[in-house]
Amino acid sequence: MSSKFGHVVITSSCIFCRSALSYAFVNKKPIVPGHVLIASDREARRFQDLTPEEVSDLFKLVHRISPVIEKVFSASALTIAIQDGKDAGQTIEHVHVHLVPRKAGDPLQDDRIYEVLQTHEKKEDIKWRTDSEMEIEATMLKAYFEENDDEYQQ
Ligand code: AMW
Repeated sequence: MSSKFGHVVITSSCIFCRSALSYAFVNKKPIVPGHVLIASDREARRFQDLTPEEVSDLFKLVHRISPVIEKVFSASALTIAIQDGKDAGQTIEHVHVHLVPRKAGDPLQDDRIYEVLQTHEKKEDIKWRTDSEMEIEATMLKAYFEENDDEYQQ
C-alpha cells in the first residue's frame, strides 16, 4: 500500500516499517546514508495538528526504528529532528521526523546538521536517488524488521 506524504506519493516499495498510525520510509535525498523519515499516516501539516494518539504512535515508531538505523549504518548516535513549519525549513507539508545516523567526527558536527537539513534538498548539484536505489535500501531494512521485530507490520 502506498502512502501520501504531502504532495508526494510514497510507494510501498520505499516503506520499510509501519505502525497503527505512522510509517517509516527511505529518503529520496538523504543527507547521509541511513537518513530516513517517519511520518503520520494522516496528512497533518504541523506537529500541533496531530492528536495525542498520533504523537504517541509516531514517536513509538521512531523509538522502535532508532536502534536498527544506528546499528545498520554503523553509527554511534542519532539526530532526531522535526522541521515544523515553512520557516523552520519544512518543505513537505506533512509532519515527519528526520532520523539521521551520526558518528564522531562526521561532517555534521557543531550543529551544522541543522543548516544541512534546511538546504540539502534544494541543492541542484546533489541528485535525487532513483526508485531502484531507494527500493534496495528499503528492502534491506524491511527484511531486518521482518526477521528481528515481532511488532513489524507490513
Ligand atoms: W522537510 O524539509 O519538509 O523537514 O524534509 C523533507 C524530506 O523529504 C527531505 O529529507 C527530502 O529529501 C525528502 N523527500 C522529498 N521528496 C521525497 C520523496 N519523493 N521520497 C522520499 N523522500 C523525499
